Formats: sequence, structure tokens, C-alpha cells
Amino acid sequence: MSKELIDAITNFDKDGALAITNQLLSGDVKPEEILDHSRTAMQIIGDKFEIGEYFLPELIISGDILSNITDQLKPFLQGDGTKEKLGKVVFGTVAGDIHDIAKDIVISMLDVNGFEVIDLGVDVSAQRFVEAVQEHQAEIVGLSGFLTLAIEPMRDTVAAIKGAGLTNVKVMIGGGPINELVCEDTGADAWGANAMDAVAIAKGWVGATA
Ligand code: B12
Repeated sequence: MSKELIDAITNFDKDGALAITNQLLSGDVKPEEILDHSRTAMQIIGDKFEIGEYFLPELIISGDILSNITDQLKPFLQGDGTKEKLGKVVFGTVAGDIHDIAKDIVISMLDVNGFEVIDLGVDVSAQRFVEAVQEHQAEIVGLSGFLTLAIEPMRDTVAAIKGAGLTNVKVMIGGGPINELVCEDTGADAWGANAMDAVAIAKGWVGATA
């Protein structure tokens, strides 16, 4: 069934992909597992785009399919039942980058795990992050980015936050090109490969058990 889902996405069969997602969910397959298969499919499409076999329309169509799948998954994302808010997180996709599907998934997971998340959207300037942290008195900032070109705005955003004297605020980063080296380079406090990492990192920072 997982192969069927990957095939449906990579064949741009939206109805098929949504029907399979439904079947998987009613068969008690975890949303995280369905996300993993979707990610594999997006990787295949991204790779074909990179070698010039696919173009922007294919990215747009597959992005729309993935968006619809994640909307279907959101009610099934389970937290740990925490009722009181653990802390505030300001989250956004950095300047110059408009990829937001992954951002929305991470925000949903933080939300169901007890965090209050202020979603700044996409193409968010460093200054806007600083203002939002000050306005909401957030303890944590999450930066998402999928373009290699997003790394520099991430570095600028970390510098702007620390430069504004918000030295107690922790910054985590994630998205396509992000790894340990990029994390060190940007000066961020942590990086994560997926939404569960984001939850574990944030919980660690507020002293809650992961
Ligand atoms: C869909 C898509 C699009 C859609 C986005 C739709 C949307 N609403 O988001 C559209 C069509 C808009 C798009 C546009 C472009 N795209 Co695009 N896109 C993709 C694609 C196929 C999938 C991205 C995605 O959503 N993946 C699914 C998510 C769910 O996967 P995930 O990584 O597992 O998500 C987890 C982690 O990232 C992590 N995470 C994410 N953020 C954070 C944050 C924190 C704090 C933490 C801890 C974790 C975390 O948690 C997530 C959930 O578990 C990728 C290919 C790929 N391999 O990723 C290319 C890709 C990212 N795009 C690419 C490019 C080049 C572009 C364009 C420049 C194309 C163009 N010529 O215009 C434009 C850029 C526009 C812009 N200014 O941003 C390149 C980037 C290359 C590079 N290295 O810079 C890629 C890699 C394709 C490729 N292989 O060439 N794109």
C-alpha cells in the first residue's frame, strides 16, 4: 500500500493518493509513516526536476497533492495529551523561500504536543522574526527553509535575534538543505530532520520530557 501511495503521488494522481491515504489511516497506519512515504515521493519528483525531466508545474501539482494529504493527516497527529501550554514558539519559512508544507506539519506537531505556535508564514524577514519574538515573548524560534539560498537568511535571522539582545531565545532550524554543518554555520542552537525532532528539541529546551 505504501508503494501505491508513492506511485499515486509520482503519477500526479491526486484522487488516488487521497483515497490511499484514507485507507492507510483507517488501517491504523501512523500519520508519520504516511508522511515518510509522501516524502519519498516528493524526493523522486524533486530529483526529476533537478535533472530537467520535470518542471515547475510538476512541483506545483505535487505540492498541492502533498498539501491535501497533510490536511487529511492533521486530525490524526497525536500529541502526548499535554493540556497546559509548555511554551511559545515563533515559526516561519525564512526570507526568499515560500515552501510551507513542511512548516505546517512541524507547527501541527508542536501544537498537538503542547506548544503555542505563532505562525509567521513564508518569506519572513529577520526583522519580522525579531518583532514577533518581542511581541509574544516567545522562548523558541523555528526557522524552515528548502532552498540552499535559505541558509543565508537563516544565518541573518539568528544574528538579528541574538543582536537584538534576545540571547535567551533558542533557535532551531530545519528543511531540505539543513544538517549539522549548516546548523553550526548559521549559529542556530539546534537543527532537526523532521517534525518529531522539532518536538523533542523544543521539549528539551523548556525542560519537559520528550
Ligand atoms: C513541493 C515543492 C515546491 C512547491 C512548494 C509548495 C509549498 N506550498 O510548500 C513549489 C512549487 C512552490 C516550489 C517552488 C520552488 N522550488 Co521547490 N520543491 C518542492 C519539493 C518537490 C517538495 C518539498 C516538500 O514540501 N517536501 C515535503 C516535506 C514534508 O518533506 P520533509 O523535508 O520530510 O519535511 C520535514 C523536514 O523538512 C522538517 N522540517 C522542515 N522545516 C523544519 C523546521 C524545523 C525547525 C525543524 C526542526 C524541522 C523542519 O520537518 C518536516 C516534517 O517532518 C522539493 C523536493 C524535495 N526533495 O524536497 C522541491 C525543492 C525544495 N524546490 C526546489 C526549487 C529549486 C524550487 C524553485 C526555485 C523552482 C523555481 N524554478 O521556481 C521554487 C522556489 C520558490 C521559492 N522562492 O521558495 C529545489 C531546491 C534546490 C536547492 N537546493 O535550492 C528542490 C530541492 C527540488 C530539487 N531537487 O531541485 N517547490
